[in-house]
Amino acid sequence: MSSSDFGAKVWYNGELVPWENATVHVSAHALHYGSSVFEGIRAYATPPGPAVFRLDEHVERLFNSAKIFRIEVPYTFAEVRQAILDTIKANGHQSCYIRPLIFRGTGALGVEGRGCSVDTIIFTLEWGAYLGPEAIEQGVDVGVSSWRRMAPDTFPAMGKIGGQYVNSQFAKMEAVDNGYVENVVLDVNGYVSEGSGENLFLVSKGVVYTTPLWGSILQGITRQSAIQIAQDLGYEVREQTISREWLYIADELFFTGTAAEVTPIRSVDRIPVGRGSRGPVTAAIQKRFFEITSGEIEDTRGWLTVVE
Ligand code: PPE
Repeated sequence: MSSSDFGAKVWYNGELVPWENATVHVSAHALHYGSSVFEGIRAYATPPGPAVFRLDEHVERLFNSAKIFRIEVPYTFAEVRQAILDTIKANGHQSCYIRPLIFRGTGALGVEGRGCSVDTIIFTLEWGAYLGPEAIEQGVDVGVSSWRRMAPDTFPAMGKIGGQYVNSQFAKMEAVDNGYVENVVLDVNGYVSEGSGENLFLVSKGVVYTTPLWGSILQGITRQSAIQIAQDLGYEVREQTISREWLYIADELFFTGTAAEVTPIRSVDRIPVGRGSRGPVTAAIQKRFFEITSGEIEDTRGWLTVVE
């Protein structure tokens, strides 16, 4: 990705500043200790203009992450929501990925951090298919990580907190080093949790399964959307603990995430999933997801916010 894919303006503590000026001090607490909360949001090109997918749910999760982490957000929900829309507009995107981030800045060294400034930024970029250009149709090859997800009493999985992504980095680097696009990570009990940056779904005998919220997962907004879409399409959806070996004999597997959207998994640990290509249930859920995000079908649930 070249820097030219980034929007020219960054929303920085209430002002839109040029990309070059959106810098932080080397003593920033978040740089040393991972003390940040963030979101990943997509806006899609639709007939009435760029539209943000599930904006309110993302802003809500951002505030919840901050609450879990005792970060006092210096802006209201409405201000952050508007700032996201303003940043997209200022950068003139038809579609983009949006990254709001709230972090502990300068003030004091030491792990505690609450004596530091709280800084808020939002930037945008044009980000294509997260797991590769062919992934959406062909599916991806994944492994199972030797690194586990955090145990529930070590890090709060429901919070989208910067430092927790060190765990994701270990899983993802290991995947790449082993020739995979992504790794599935097991939880502390050895059951399937999620990918380094995606939730996981399994299809078996026409029923759709996904890891429950107590599986050390991020409460994915795309996950929740996929559950609703699957139910709309008439599939039964069960939030149920998934064992590693069930991945090998499943009919279909797919990832969901804002960046990953709905991406089929075609092999796990080099064992083909089903026929080793995108399965029919995954294809149907994917199709409906993209029909909604592209504005092709009516937005009956109010999932899209058009950038005015
Ligand atoms: N689990 C994790 C660990 C995760 O980071 C994400 C989002 C999800 C599940 C899916 O959540 P949702 O986006 O609400 O459906 N991962 C973000 C990070 C991407 C990145 O590399 O940065 C994303 O998809 O925006």
